[in-house]
Amino acid sequence: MRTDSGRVIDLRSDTVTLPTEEMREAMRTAVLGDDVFGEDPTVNRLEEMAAAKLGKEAALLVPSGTMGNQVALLTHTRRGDEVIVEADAHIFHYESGAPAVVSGVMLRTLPGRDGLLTADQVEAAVRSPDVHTPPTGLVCLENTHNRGGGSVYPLATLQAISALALARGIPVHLDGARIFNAALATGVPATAIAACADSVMFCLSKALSAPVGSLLCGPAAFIARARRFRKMLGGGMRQAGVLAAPGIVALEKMVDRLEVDHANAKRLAEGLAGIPGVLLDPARVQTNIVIFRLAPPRTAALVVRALAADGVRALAIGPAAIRMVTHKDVEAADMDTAVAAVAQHLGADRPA
Ligand code: TLP
Repeated sequence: MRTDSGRVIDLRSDTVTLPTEEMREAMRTAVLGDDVFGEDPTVNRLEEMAAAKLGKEAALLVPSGTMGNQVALLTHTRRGDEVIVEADAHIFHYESGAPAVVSGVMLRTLPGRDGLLTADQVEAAVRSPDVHTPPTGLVCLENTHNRGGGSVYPLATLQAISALALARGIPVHLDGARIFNAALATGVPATAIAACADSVMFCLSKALSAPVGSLLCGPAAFIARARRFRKMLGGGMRQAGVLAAPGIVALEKMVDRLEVDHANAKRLAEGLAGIPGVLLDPARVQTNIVIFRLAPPRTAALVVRALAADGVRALAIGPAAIRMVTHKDVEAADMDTAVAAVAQHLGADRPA
């Protein structure tokens, strides 16, 4: 069986989104210069727009969210520092061990609820000065939280963590790859979320549908230092305006439509939750990420393979956990197709 239209419904990630025609046209006509000399007007405009969107002094275009996070770690910390991070955070889980290699820091992982930490947890993990222990150099938060199922921090929690970190003289970095999804879900402006962190990374290449690129935002002096580290890591690009141009379209045109993705994720989650053998509370789906578990003895890898043969692509993110992400290139009817495919294959996957 294939989807009726024969079309592949790709729910593996919002990173699979293709640029819009307007983005392609913007790439073609972008005014360019050498960005390592600071002379690409399109990059400069995107960086100014990004900083303004988050209420920060400055911003830096980087090729990926991973580089944005790692440049932030490198800029904030010193070798041997300890960085507080949630145990399922992207920085810990999906960045190839970069904090150890690039910054020479240790990660202190704390288990969150749906990926979210509390101020008490962070407070208890901050080290007191002692010759035996690594100094706490940074707190990293993730909002929305990817492996937490697109969960969103309540603003009060962010403010409490920010206040205690400030009192201890510890900077906060926010992995805000999907910060605009967080803002939409809570009705809290992105600037208010960003105000709880010294630096924020967000991605253009996810639900905002630009082909490439992320922005690291923060104080001007921090970004100036980060610019040097970006160069050190090989992230200094030349006529990068061809990448910044679709990013500008993304910021101008793609933020407001994220509510469609959230509505589709709800529809998907409600459909999935009705399938026997699916463990999912749809009330906890807040943004565009749906993570569900399979009751034993079903395995995620088998179900994902069967779905792919059916034209529905998803990711196995654990032995019994499957992730589906909504985005611009899927629509409401696709959610029903995906639910029907899961229902069918859960039956087919049942061991004899
Ligand atoms: N996440 C990707 C994969 O790496 C898992 C995805 O498909 O969701 N922070 C967060 C919270 C992210 O979700 C991601 C990408 C990144 C950082 C890294 O961004 P890129 O892929 O641009 O390096």
